[in-house]
Amino acid sequence: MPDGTALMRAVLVGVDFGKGDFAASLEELSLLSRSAGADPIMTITGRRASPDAALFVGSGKANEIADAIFDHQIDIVIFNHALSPAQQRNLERHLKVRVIDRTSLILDIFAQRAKSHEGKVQVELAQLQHLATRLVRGWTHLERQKGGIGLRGPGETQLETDRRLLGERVKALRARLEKLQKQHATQRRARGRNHVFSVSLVGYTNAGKSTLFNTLTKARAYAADQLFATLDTTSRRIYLGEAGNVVISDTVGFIRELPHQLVAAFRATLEETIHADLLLHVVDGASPARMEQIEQVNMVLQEIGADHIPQLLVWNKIDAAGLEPALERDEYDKIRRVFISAQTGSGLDLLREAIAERAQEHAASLEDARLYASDDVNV
Ligand SMILES: Nc1nc2c(ncn2[C@@H]2O[C@H](COP(=O)(O)OP(=O)(O)OP(=O)(O)O)[C@@H](O)[C@H]2O)c(=O)[nH]1
Ligand SMILES: [Mg+2]
Repeated sequence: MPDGTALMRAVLVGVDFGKGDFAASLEELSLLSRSAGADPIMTITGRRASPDAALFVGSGKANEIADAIFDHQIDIVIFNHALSPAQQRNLERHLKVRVIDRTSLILDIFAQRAKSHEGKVQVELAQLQHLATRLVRGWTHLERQKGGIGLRGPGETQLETDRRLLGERVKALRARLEKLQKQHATQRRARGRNHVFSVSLVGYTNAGKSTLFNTLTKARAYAADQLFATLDTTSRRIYLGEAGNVVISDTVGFIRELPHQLVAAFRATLEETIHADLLLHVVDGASPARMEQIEQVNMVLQEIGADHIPQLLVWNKIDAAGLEPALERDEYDKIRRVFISAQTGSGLDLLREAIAERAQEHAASLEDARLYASDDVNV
């Protein structure tokens, strides 16, 4: 939000290339811009076979955007796409207001939300990497305004530093993250020695992970109707009767077209996920886009190397979807999916049961592996 003043008035621009769910993706852009502190006044859409090299949209569409800016006192234009540095520069020259793309918008939300030292380091790294491609242009074509969307994080002084200094900063941030990663590894080894079953909550942003984390652990993680409410990983131990203790972690949510810099930068935060014994894949069962969201989450999991970890689908928000709590098994009697409401608490007993069963199966398989290994030695 620009220095506590009125919200920035934004126009959203989406071009339909005939791929994916165009309407859902635009709806999400609107939520993203609200989460970043902008007020999406209107949406301009178009249809093209491929982006225009200079302006991303055609010149007719660019003029339509210019008219809208004039008619509605627009402060910022937000594209639902990744713009090249040249396209962004040309658009800003043409439209005379700030133009940002989906990646910058997401980076901006992350910059606003980052609380922990580690989170801040990761966001700054991602921002610098994103900026590195844009540094050459200078910012003279637009009046410099402090704050506001797309301008947070690395301050103007950093913008003015040359690439060499930027490179050094990136190197220093990487080194700091590496150190943090080593600390995580040490903690995990300690836990590994005690054979604590570890469960990680994953899922699309706003699916209800933090709400579920809170009800399962009686913790108070920040849950809100915002995209990317959570950025840091929080872990708690819970006791599940015969299955003993398990450690459960809440972490950052995923989104379609999650900027690659962010995925890479958030590796340290996502370490818990990469090394979990079980992933609870939380799905917003009331969202019309749920199937696509599941797919997107699986794609990010693949990107971070966590696609081999067993998953349990947690079909959340059954209260809103008008469904009953249930536990679904596959043809091998393995639990596939649990229907719950993290908010009302219905189905949570089934979920605890499911986690306990998976933990016990895991313990049994470790025991088998151990026996098998010692057999080998005896032969
Ligand atoms: N109706 C309903 N709403 C829910 C349920 N669980 C969570 N919510 C709401 O969904 C919104 C998002 O919840 P969070 O727990 O913050 O979601 P998250 O997955 O942690 O989101 P990020 O941290 O942004 O990735 C909040 O407004 C919750 O109150 C549920 O079972 N039913
Ligand atoms: Mg959360």
